[in-house]
Amino acid sequence: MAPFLDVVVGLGSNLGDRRRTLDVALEHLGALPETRLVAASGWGETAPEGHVEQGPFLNGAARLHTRLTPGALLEALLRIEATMGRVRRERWGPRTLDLDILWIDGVVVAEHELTVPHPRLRERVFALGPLLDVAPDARDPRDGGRYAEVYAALQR
Ligand code: A4P
Ligand code: MG
Repeated sequence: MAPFLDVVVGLGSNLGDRRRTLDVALEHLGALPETRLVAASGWGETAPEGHVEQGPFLNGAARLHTRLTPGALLEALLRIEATMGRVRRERWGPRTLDLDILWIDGVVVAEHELTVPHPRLRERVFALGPLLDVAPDARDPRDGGRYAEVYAALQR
């Protein structure tokens, strides 16, 4: 059997019934083939980051053990986003649901359609906080640095 990947997916929503959207998205994640949901953070309200004027987000994270490949997992996340009515308009703009692969234990992906760890993870409190809730010992696969330290440095 293929080895499983230990993955953290970031969830975000700032349009519509955000709490319900994230609850249903979490159910979809738990129902993916060859996948087990092993932990979920709570949902927390965060101020929007980026250049676009938009409403506050609800953000969280889910930890999955999966035998899907990173590419197959990304496709599955995009399908869940589509199912839940995400309208893609403007980069960084408001969205019903955004699902990002934040981190995979010991894995680096640098492809056109997928970058892991997520390229902006180290700068974002709204992503690092939930990641650490579900994977407190997570390390950057490139240099072994602990995300808990990156997070503490951002808080200073
Ligand atoms: N893609 C590449 N790497 C990944 C990855 N690790 N996980 C590609 C997921 N997707 C990845 O994504 C565009 C393409 O990125 C995907 O098709 C996939 O092939 P998208 O979700 O359509 O685009 P986007 O989300 O509009 O842009 P981007 O760059 O992903 O935006 P971010 O960085 O996700 O930022 N403020 C708060 N408080 N909370 C938020 O959640 N989110 C954003 C979006 C901005 N500000 C925010 C929040
Ligand atoms: Mg995204």
